[in-house]
Amino acid sequence: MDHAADAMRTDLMTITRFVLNEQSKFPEARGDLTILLNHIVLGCKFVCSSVSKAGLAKLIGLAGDTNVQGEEQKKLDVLSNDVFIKALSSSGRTNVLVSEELEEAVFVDEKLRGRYCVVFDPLDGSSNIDCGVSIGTIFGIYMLKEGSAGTLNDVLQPGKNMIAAGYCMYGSSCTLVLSTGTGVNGFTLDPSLGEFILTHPDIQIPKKGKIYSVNEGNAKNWDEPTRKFVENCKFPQDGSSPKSLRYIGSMVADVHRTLLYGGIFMYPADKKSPNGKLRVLYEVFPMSFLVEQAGGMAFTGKGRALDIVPTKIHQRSPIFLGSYDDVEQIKALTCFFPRVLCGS
Ligand code: AHM
Ligand code: MG
Repeated sequence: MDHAADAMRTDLMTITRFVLNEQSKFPEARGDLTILLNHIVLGCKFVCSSVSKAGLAKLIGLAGDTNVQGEEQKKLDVLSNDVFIKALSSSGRTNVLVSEELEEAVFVDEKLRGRYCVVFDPLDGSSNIDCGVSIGTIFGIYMLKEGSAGTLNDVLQPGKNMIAAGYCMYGSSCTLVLSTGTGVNGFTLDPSLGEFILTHPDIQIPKKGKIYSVNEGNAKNWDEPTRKFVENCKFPQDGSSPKSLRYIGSMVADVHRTLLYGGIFMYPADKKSPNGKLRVLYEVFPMSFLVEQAGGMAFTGKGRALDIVPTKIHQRSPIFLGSYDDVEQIKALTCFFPRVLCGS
């Protein structure tokens, strides 16, 4: 096919077409989720463009503020947060919004209020901005509880109640991975078209992987199951080959690789951080939702990640997620060391 004909191809599955197709499977659907997802996609395109121009636009550098967790905010974090708050509220479909960058939840103006609540990390992995390593946006979507006009309880729901989740990775290409509860699909932004194209249909995480991903600098403070698990990765006792270690330090990129190649990503509890580091609502839940939808497993060290009932919007939890067999191993170890878990 020559270039002109290629440019005219109409069989490309754009994310818009894909989401409309999904919507058409539910005759009672009013198109609200489709509109909301379109606004999220727009936000991702905007942040993608800003991230790729960050050096040029001199956006890199401290914004001179600290966020809820006491971390320094970079300008791109601030910008991305503003972009998503505007994109989500202007959709006219959202009600309660929770962002990693904002201490309090946002209750959308009455005139623009809809039935959906969105929890999101506008720019995760921001310590990687200055060196150009992949970073990303993570989001999860809940429906308002029956009869609710929009309160904090609508976002303090277990992850299994999410109706959709996804992330957009700003890396060597801009990739959006989405699940509306019927599998996981990946789309890559074609900059010449300004459209996300379906490039990774029906992502299935391999049942067992060859990679483990963890910040080993924290090993001194790990509990016994985590220590033993990582030791087994390096010195397997069953005659299998040792696993490779890959750790980017950017959850979106580490989870993306885990979804495609298999293996395990973990941010465990340790003596210094008994709840781990990652936040339940907008990091642990959306990624666990995607991993389960892709056939993998997500475990907190105590139970299924999506079963957590959060009590605070910025709550943290340890997380082990990835290939089913690999997560089964850490589950077995937590039961083997009863001091820690399994109710013994
Ligand atoms: P952030 O939300 O402040 O960017 O922190 C979350 C990031 C994750 O992307 C990543 O998995 C983790 O922090 C890395 O933490 P560490 O540097 O402790 O290994
Ligand atoms: Mg984050």
